[in-house]
Amino acid sequence: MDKLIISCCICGAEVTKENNPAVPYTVEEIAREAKSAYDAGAALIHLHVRWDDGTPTQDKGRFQECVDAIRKVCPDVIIQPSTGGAVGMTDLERLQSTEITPTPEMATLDCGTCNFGGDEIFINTDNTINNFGDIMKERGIKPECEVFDKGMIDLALKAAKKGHIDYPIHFDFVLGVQMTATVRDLVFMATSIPAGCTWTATGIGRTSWDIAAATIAMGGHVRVGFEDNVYMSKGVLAKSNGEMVERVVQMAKLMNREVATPAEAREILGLKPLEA
Ligand code: KMH
Ligand code: ZN
Repeated sequence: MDKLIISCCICGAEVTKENNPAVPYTVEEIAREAKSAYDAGAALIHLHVRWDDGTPTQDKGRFQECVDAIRKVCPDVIIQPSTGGAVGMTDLERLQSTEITPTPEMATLDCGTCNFGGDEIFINTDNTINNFGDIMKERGIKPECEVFDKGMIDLALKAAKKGHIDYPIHFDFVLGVQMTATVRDLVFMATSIPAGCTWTATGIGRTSWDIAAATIAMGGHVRVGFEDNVYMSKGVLAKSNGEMVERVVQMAKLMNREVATPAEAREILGLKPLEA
């Protein structure tokens, strides 16, 4: 079994300070939360950014500022900008996060359209998937294929068959948005991807911890963080993203699974080693 890559989604686009006052908005807060996750054992930061008032943005300049600030305090962490942004953003807006310098090693590639609660629909047509895949390929960015149900695995494989995404694919199973977040469904997802592909999983809300434990046992990689969950337990808010990562590190220790450093995570994901 590979060592465990812990990804931390420190900010998200939907969660607010009303949900948890520690949710970061400013550049300083984003760097603080990234550092707390990194210090606790996260090898990868999945990044959304906000304006100071909390409005989500894919603005290239804001991403650049945040990535530069994170890099100063987490010298070797893998920084994975979101290209999902927030519901309703255009494709061009969303892709700005891939235009920063240096070019990100990874970025998310959302592999289908899904219900996002209420009347919200997160739109990712076949053309969007293929176009995002082509642009990431051109720029040398490894996609993390975000899939919110089994059909999205199939859409990713369809895009790969047409040459828009390269093998081995790295998937992120986001459970609890559209499909239920159960161990049964996690097993179904993990056994539905081709051999040689890698996967991370996350559960939304309180399912975060069940999915983390099952994923550690199954040999997948774990994502936790404020984007997906702001509670340690019922009614108990997490003080930081680092506190959540620390719990995953403890779970892994109890289950005899070693945690990957950023360098080891790069090797597992087929990324180039960081230049000295
Ligand atoms: N905020 C969601 C609409 C991603 O980061 O690629 C999209 C999302 C997925 O979070
Ligand atoms: Zn995201």
